Amino acid sequence: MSNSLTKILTALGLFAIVTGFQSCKPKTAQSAAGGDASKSFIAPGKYDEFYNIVSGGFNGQVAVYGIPSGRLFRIIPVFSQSPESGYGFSEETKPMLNTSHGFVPWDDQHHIALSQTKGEHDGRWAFANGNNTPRLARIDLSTFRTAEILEIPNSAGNHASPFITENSEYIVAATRFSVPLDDQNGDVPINTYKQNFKGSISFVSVNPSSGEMNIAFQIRTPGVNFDLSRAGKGKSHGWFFFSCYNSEKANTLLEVNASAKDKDFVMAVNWKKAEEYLKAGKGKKQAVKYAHNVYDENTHTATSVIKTEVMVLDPADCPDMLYLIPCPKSPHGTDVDPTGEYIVASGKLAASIPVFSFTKLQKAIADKVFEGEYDGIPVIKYEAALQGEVAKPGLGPLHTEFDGKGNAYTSMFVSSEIVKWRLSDLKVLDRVATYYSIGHLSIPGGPTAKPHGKYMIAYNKITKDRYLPTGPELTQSAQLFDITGEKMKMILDFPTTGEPHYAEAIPASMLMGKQRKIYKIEENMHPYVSKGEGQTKVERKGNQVHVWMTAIRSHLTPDNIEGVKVGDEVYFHLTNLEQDWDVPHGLAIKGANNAEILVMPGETQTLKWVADRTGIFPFYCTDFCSALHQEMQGYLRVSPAGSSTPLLFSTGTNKPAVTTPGINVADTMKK
Ligand code: K7E
Ligand code: CUA
Repeated sequence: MSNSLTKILTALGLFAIVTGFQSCKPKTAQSAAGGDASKSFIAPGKYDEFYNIVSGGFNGQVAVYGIPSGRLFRIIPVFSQSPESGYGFSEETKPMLNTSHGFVPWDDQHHIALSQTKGEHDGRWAFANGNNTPRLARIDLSTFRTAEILEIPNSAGNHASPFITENSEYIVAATRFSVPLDDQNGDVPINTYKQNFKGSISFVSVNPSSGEMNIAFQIRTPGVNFDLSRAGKGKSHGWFFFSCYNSEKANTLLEVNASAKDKDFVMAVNWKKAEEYLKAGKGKKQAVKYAHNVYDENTHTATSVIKTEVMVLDPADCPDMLYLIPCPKSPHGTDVDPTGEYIVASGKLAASIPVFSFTKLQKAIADKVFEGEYDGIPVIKYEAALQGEVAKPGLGPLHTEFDGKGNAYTSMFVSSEIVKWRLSDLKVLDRVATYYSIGHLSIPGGPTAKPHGKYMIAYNKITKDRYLPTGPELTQSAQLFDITGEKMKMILDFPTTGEPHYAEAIPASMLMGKQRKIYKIEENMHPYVSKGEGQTKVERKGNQVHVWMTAIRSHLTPDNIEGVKVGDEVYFHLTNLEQDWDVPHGLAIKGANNAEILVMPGETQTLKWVADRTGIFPFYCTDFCSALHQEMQGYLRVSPAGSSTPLLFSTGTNKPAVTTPGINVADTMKK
């Protein structure tokens, strides 16, 4: 750290806190080694109590773990390509990763929101944000696959997202970076931030039957940075609360310049009011460009549509829609308790945790107890909205969850601990060390009106001395706590994939019974489906060769293909004819410069392969599907460009037959 920066930080009283980011860590790792491992043990043949849906951070994916065992069940490809399944590589799934910037095969995934009905989990969808190229994804919880991705215009860094209302009316996407709007010339000096940079909050509606997302409207806001948010619930249903930092509107060295003011804000948004203004015609259409990608389960194919318009509400035309509550020192998490009465805002650099009361907030609004305005938005007097402050909670409060029994649990990044405190009197009841530098924490059902309680999971950024070292980078990890008693008790450490930010867990009983086992072959509407081996064929269209191929234990049809020429693009349209649970077949071919495809029972997926040289190219099934899996293989012959090798395909004969569309040798031989 440079000397001048040290002086500035010391003057600001931040030195201890900022340096603490490196130095503060509980003394003995051993002290937490005890745990009660038997509580996380799931005997062979038994199931976990919860599915835990965990963000993958910079791997762009979402992972599914069991709780309390901490066992990893699945990684769901969402914003990043997955060579394991072919997601983002197969012709059918490439459109999922389309954006207004073209194909974007990676993102940074932070938060999960599970769909809710009447304030409780309903087990239908999980929503996930893409932080970098602003996007929202919907995962179907009956297939654990990404069903939809929606890009967010006028946005950069979709961080305060995807938080959800109590009937899944909306999920939100608020921009972390304010930026010049998409329909303006963004080629402006960066130090004109104050004039040219604007914030946006998108309200994305969720179709109650299909789950389809659409941007219902955006609210244009001052150029602050939005960090996190939560919807009101119960008595505060109809409101949304967003933490914002950089109310200074600094455009450089934010670690100092965005902490100049003593307080930033929590923005309270009355979205029912916003809906009224929309109905009253206060919205203005803005020209934008954003991608909306939907995966169709009948055609097994995604389509990407570029949309060109968004409806915008300007707070200047919509009084009583936005209010600001001052909040100390760079607020991060903004969490709402199960009753909807308390709004807990955690200032990363604050010495206490302010708890606001929704009732007091409403009264302050009615009585106009304002301390002024910020860009025309009324700023409520801090004390008027304040229920009280949790005193001396620890250092670096980030996020708060609730157990439904009147207690709140706040993660402390700098002092590496979780602090349990009581909502009724804001007294600290217990504290427990985490190893180390906890970010989010989650309690199953914690953000709903009815938390399931019992467990709490910490997501830690640093794991020095907890796991076997693996070169320059160590694993990230989660820690499981039993919160049924007065004292929090650590039960288990388990490593995670990617950087886990947030997670939501849901009772296993809500999802187990509704898992899709197969896709019915007769319902397959893929344009290149083969609904039986009799429908397999090979056809040439110019330099494209289309292979209608099937897989069933333990052969591919056709398994001999000739007549492909150098420069041809070969499309393997593989239909998995199996109709049994958990019998995928994969397809890989030598030299493919994309990935394998892994095709579920009854599904069709397409692998593109370019013939770049002459020779024989073996292909095979990649998923160990039967005792004769290793025999599930075939050959493709490539001849020179311009050669006269006829297009042939066959299965089950050593003599390839001349192509007759719709018939192959195996069938001919049966007749
Ligand atoms: Cu605290 Cu991106 Cu939710 Cu991570 S954020 S920790
Ligand atoms: Cu099919 Cu291995």
